[in-house]
Amino acid sequence: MPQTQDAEKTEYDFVVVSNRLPVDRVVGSNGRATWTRSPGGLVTALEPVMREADGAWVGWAGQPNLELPPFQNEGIHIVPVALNDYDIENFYEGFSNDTLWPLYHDVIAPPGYHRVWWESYVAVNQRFADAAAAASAKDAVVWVQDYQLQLVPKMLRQVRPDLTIGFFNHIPFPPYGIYSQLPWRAEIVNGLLGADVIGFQRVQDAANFSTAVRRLTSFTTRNPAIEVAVQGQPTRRVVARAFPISIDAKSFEELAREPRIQERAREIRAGLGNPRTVMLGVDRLDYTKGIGHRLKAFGELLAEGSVDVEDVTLVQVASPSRERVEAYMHLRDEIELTVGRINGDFGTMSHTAISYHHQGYPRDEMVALYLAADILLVTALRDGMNLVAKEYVASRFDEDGVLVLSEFTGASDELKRALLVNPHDIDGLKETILQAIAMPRRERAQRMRSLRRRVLENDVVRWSGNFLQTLEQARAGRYDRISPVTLPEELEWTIDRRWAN
Ligand code: GDG
Repeated sequence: MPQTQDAEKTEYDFVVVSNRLPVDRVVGSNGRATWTRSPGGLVTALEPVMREADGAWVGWAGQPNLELPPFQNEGIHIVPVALNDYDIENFYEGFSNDTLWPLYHDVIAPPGYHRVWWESYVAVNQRFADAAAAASAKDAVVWVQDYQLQLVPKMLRQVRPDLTIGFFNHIPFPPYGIYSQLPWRAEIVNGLLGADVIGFQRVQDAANFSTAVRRLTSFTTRNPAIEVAVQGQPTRRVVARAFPISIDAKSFEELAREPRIQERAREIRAGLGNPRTVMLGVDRLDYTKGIGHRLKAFGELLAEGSVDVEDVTLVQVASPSRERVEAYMHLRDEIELTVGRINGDFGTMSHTAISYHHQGYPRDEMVALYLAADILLVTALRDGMNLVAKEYVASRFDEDGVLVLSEFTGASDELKRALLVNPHDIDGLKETILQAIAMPRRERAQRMRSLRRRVLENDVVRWSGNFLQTLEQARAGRYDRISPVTLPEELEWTIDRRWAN
């Protein structure tokens, strides 16, 4: 892995700031540390831009107390920000994952509001802002990512008014009735308004944000722009708009076309006893993903005899996540108890109802699973986008497979030809599963073709391109070129009525 100390250059024209760096530190048996690239979609999307602009990435290396100088990894300049045990407990596990995460996902779990967590969030955001300011050349473009760093845009602008600042929120932005619970609701909105462009996954998220701005500030909003007028400063225009994120679709299709992956898919099916229908769920083990609702529906179908364990198997990959946060420990216990019960009640000597895996797998294995699955079940109760749905579609070059997709995911705005479900409606979910199992080949192909067109056209490179182009236009003051957020009339009416007073 080429990695060198990056002694000469310290300031860059394009800087990405995210909580986690796109690299993982691996310590070998000889005690030597090396870095491997983590395979996320964001890295793929930004890699070409990074290379062209000779950009830098500011973030945390994922381990406590690592004070590291900037270095280079496979052509990307890496600027590490250190977090100690206290920061991890209060900023990361506390405010980010136990306050903002549940609050922004419609309070599916109760958020904790603790002043020490907030103080740590402010301090760590300041540290990221300082590191980003130091890494940015004059007039640079800085793109801040996600809910852990919502104060960074304002903090950066205060010290570096020359910068063009973008922010993208990967998770939903909640309706004001929920958002208003946050004791620091005004500080966060003002933190975000330090950016020139604020991107959201869905049109509804951008609308929710504009409502919060109207309720908490005196600024006027004129879709998609917000006029930020502060006494003694020139009025700034901030754009808040939807930019639905996507995946590197081609690379999923290319992997799926490899004979070894197809062979592995056949092996997986054989290992399950070659059931007629394989259903698949792939999620981080998170309470937003609706894994329990999925299990409940499947369990009831088995109990009623609507499906037979010899015919239908559910493979559930639940990759480990946030294991030190209490809500996640409870969730794991709950899910594993349910899986055990269903398997105990309905399994036969030759067939297990649910093949459950609390593990992460390499990308190759994920694509083999996508190919092996007749049905993908995405039953999230709230999800910014849900990339798994898009990965399944991109992998199905054979134009087969049925996507069952929760209407509470950002992906459902685009993937209209999926079987859309309300996961809270267990009877509806059961009916949809039966419909997916019985769907004729012709209809499966028609639906999958249309889904694939959408995902292959709107890939992650187009997403980052759109965002960065909007940022350029904002920098040049060309607001006339930025298309507004469009809401269906009926939705606009509901939002205005609900939050009018
Ligand atoms: C957040 C938002 C938004 C999962 N297990 C394994 C594995 N994964 C990969 C999937 C997918 C990614 O992780 C998960 O992305 P999702 O979009 O489904 O969900 P979040 O992690 O919650 O992501 C979400 C996203 O940010 C992007 O903006 O869509 O709404 O919550 O790529 O494939 N990958 C491998 N092994 C695993 O075991 N290799």
